[in-house]
Amino acid sequence: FKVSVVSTSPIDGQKPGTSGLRKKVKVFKQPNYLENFVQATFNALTPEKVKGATLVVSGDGRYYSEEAIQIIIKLAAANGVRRVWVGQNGLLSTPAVSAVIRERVGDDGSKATGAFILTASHNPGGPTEDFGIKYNMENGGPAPESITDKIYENTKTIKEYPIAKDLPSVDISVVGKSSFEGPEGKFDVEVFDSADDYVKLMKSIFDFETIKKLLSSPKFSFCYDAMHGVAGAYAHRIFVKELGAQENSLLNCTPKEDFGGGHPDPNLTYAKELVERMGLGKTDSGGEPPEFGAAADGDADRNMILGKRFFVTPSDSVAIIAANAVAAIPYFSSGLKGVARSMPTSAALDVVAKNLGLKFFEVPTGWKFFGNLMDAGMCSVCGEESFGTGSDHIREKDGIWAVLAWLSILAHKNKQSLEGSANLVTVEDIVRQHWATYGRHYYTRYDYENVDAAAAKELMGLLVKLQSSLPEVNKLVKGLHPEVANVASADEFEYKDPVDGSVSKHQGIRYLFEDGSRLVFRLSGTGSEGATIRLYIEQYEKDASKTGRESKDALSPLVDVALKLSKMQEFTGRSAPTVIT
Ligand code: VG1
Ligand code: CO
Repeated sequence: FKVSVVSTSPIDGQKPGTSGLRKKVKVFKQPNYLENFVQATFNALTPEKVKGATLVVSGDGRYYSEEAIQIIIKLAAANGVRRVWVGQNGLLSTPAVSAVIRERVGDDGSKATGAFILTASHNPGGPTEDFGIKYNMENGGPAPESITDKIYENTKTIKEYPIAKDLPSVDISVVGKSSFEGPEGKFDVEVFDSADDYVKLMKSIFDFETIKKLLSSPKFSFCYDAMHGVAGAYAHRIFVKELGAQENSLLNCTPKEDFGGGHPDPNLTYAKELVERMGLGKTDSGGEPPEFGAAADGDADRNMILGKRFFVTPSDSVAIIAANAVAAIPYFSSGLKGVARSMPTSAALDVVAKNLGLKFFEVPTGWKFFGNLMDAGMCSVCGEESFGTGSDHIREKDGIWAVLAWLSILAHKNKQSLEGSANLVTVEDIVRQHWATYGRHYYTRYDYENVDAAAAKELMGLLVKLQSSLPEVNKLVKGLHPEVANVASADEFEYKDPVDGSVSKHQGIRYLFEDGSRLVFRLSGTGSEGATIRLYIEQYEKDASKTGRESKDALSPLVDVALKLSKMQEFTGRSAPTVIT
């Protein structure tokens, strides 16, 4: 193939957000849009990560992926990349990409040094919906801010990019290698099975035999909803083929480029089908719900864990996994190096860390902040309130890993009951037992999606301003709900990375109450339209006799305080959030 150099000019708005660049498909389809971003990324990397390097390119299979992969292959070839690895049909979950970077070795001993992941995660897909791209580094984790800042700077000055226009399109539906000859020598595109490397890694972490016994027990029943995302490609292999689950326990497990028209976000609002099946829907479907249910988002890095008629909050989930990991999961049998959570995630994990004497870290929102801790051997298990849970087996959150972790805990707690006549220890039992031991963090998140960006900014401005007049704030609080504690302090969260010393400012506005309750406000960095305000509400209850309340009732005074304090309705014109999780 030949290389030609195309003139281009900067395009506005290519700043990567919390997890890459996400825009409407029609934005991505503009001439040079994808090319500029990919070239800006190549230019932000050290030369050896490009010239002669091995690059992974794949994603959640959403609309426009196939075209984007062909474009990136042509850019990679022209930039002197030695080989591109593509999951069959362009499919690799975000955690699988991370695993492939870290674990996969080519025939000739080659290893990947980075990846373009094509996904907009939990955002809908299709011609009128979102597409996205992000770059992951050699450790398998998302590019840190130092790199994403450089990428953005490059998008503002880009003038040209080289491209191998005459390189034929590669058939990515067939496993195998295509070799080409360019001005700088050989260039290969290798299509490989999307699941092999990931399945192998999961089998090295968990005891599949024990989980298999649980799944085959007549006392247990299981259900998994991939929400038409890429998780389906792994669910068949792992849950059905390896672990013996019934084919009909899988819902929406055929990946679709538009996720069946839905919102592939595993929460109580969007995972409707699963929620109904688990007995948590508005209508009672009649039959007895399964004992365990879980769902994934589009790129399979998120998870929602449900028991029969029971919802496990993601903040509780990571705390419970941390508390049981050593006993239930072989990978952790020699102990945890430490645990970490994102700032808005509830302090349930903090209590576990304290009780077990574990190192603990609180980082800003977004998985990229956990990577340094893990690389430095300071953290084994981490999580976010946004249905993200994971460990240092890779450098992304991992939806299927979280399900396997829960199944391992269930198998461990039921060692006796699976043999004899005792009742099954259920998901709900495990959570209630955890609350009784550690106390409960009542928790909820309100999302106001696609609100006017200027109004959102004003609301945040007001909340920052109020931080310097806490007596006034407390007067308002007490006037509304005398039973709510006083605000003890308020600030904007700032993080200094303990490994490289880098500082991230303005990571969310916090109001911290005397009894440990918290209100957190931040603007989303993953949306593609307008602004999304996230409001996180948390209240700690230590008294074991009071941990069984409905979360909604327990939190209602604090919610009211949050809405009045922020003048939410005034600024946004919304009387209710778009989504409550
Ligand atoms: C959201 C979540 C955050 C998560 C991020 C990426 O970010 O709040 O916890 O890491 O999505 O998840 P934001 O900036 O919109 O609040 V995913 O599954 O999109 O890779
Ligand atoms: Co995701």
